[in-house]
Amino acid sequence: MLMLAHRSALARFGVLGLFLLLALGLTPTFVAPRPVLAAAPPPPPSTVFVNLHEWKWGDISNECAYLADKGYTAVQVSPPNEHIKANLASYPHSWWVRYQHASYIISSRSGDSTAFNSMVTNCKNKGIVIYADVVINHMGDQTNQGHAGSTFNRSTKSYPAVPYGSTDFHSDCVIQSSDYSYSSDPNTNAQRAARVRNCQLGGLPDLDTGKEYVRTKIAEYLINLLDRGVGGFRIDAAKHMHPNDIQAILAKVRAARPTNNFYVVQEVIDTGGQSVSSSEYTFEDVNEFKYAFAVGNEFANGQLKYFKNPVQLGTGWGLLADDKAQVFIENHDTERGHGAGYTPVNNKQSADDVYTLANVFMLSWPYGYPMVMSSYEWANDNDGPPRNSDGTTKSVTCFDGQWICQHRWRAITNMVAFRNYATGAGAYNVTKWWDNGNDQIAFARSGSSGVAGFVVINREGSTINRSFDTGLPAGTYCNVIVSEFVRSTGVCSGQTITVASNGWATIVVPPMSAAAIHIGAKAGQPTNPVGKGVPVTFTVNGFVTQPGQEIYVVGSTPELGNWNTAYAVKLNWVDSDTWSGPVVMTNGVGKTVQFKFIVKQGSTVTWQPGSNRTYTVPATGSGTTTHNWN
Ligand code: AAO
Repeated sequence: MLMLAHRSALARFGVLGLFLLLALGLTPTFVAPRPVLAAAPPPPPSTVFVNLHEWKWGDISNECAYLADKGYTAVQVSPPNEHIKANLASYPHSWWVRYQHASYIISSRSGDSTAFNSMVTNCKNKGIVIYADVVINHMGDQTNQGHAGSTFNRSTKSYPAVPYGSTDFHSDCVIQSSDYSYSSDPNTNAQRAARVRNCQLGGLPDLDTGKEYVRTKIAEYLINLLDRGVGGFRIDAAKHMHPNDIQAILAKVRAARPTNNFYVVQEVIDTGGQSVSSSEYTFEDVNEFKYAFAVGNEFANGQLKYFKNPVQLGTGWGLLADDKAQVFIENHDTERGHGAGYTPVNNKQSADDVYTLANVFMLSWPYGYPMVMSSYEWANDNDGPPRNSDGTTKSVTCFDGQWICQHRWRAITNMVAFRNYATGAGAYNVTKWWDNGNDQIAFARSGSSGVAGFVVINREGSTINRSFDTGLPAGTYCNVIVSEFVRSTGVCSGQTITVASNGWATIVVPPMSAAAIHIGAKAGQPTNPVGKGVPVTFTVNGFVTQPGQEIYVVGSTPELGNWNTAYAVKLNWVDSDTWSGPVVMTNGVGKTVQFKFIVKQGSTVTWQPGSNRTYTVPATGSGTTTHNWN
């Protein structure tokens, strides 16, 4: 089972598409000495993201160094645009104001436009991508003033700061719960699906996304976010828009930014028996709610032995194909009973150890692109984030009794590197399965490069104490569930597990705990996490660009576009003849890479003269390489 969660441009367009792009005028005026077009290697594994729900931009910016160190790929952030003001009498600080909007101005309770940009840039420089939660199905259901001061009127459907007027919305009707249910009569089902898409979700004015003007305004909003450096979108309420409309909007965005390889996941709640099916949206990734229920049910009330067959926990259980599924144990709705309702394992109702074990399983099992949820404490399901006396959101202090920060819980955070290393080693399969016929399981992740990790999960009241055939190379490994591995020194503080030369190890796991070892956390062996990398600043002097010209770097590794100019990395203008910018090297870590600078003007590409430039990327830390154009 191939699991490449962060899809590459190659995966999206295919090899043919790649050639098409080249044929469409991206032919270089100077031919690179070593073009590699046919079989680009897989992208660097970057396999887990976190939802920092309602965090302020400055706090996320600060968190990115930690996330990068742990090997996270990306952060899903709360909707960044102007929401309705949180001054509603009944729920003075409700979180869900973030899902009702006055305009697409980048301004919200999480911070203003400047703070947003600075977060995106700072995180990007550390190798962490920002995914924006985008609410494009509807506007605010209030007559109010928006967070940034824009006025709007829900009853006349007037949102002048976009601007949207009444003709940009579907006519009034409200989705009934019966509309969601599947009907075996095709006509009835089609009518229900149409109501889900064209009527109002909870009374929220429903945009007519079939209309060209509306599609354009939404596309402009998404392009604005991309231009700020955002690398992906979670499309809220995608089920409530026709798949053709979403595709048309994304096509506009891609036409405007053809080389931007952004990620998309769509929220389509389909736990089965729905008039609208998640399988209608597999042109991009989809939040796979069935996974959260299937895995959650086994951890809450079932038996873990049923996970044995990888096909079962996938298409065999009616889930989407692995490469379309974005998976989670809970999300910001299901932790508070909204949306699909409470998932069977959620931080509000489940004991911490069950919650942790379910997440350990998700992070070790090769299916889908996992999201770790990071929450705050609440008493009422409408409660917004921890706040100061003036109503503003409190800065995050993890574990202060208000910000829960599950993404920093040791077992969860350390399993991110487990997944990265397992995937990076080509370990797409589950092997060495063991179970006790009930709720104690163990398995290895292995593939073309051999075994990369071994995990034991004990969801029972008795201790596991036995020998396992881990299949791992001999060595002393850090049990990352209970211990800290310092990758710069290779020191494991805590428990180690010794694998003998035949691959066997004695592993002791207390009740309601786990053990996990992987090739990226061997005692005495410093490492760089796969999926994270070494930022290298590429600088070129001596070329004075004219308006319309931009300088890029392209080279021999995937991070540098594999010599494909369509995937070259754009640098930033510094002064008259100097351009510079960071590239986070992952595949290239510790290797000598070849590259050249190129100038792009529209579809014309001009290559730097002379032979390829080279640079040896350090194994850790960061690097700089500066060159003259000539
Ligand atoms: C607020 C107030 C409302 C008010 C509304 C407008 O709470 O009382 O009517 O303003 O004035 C969030 C909050 C909402 C909030 C909204 C706007 O959760 O409480 O409303 O902001 O401020 C549906 C959608 C799904 C949506 C979910 C909440 O399909 O897209 O409802 N999630 C997203 C966001 C969410 C946000 C919005 C959308 C709106 O993640 O945070 O809402 O932007 C069935 C359907 C589902 C449907 C649910 C709930 O689910 O299948 O599609 O979700 O019903 O209506 C079993 C079934 C499952 C079923 C479930 C519940 O589990 O298996 O299929 O039962 O019946």
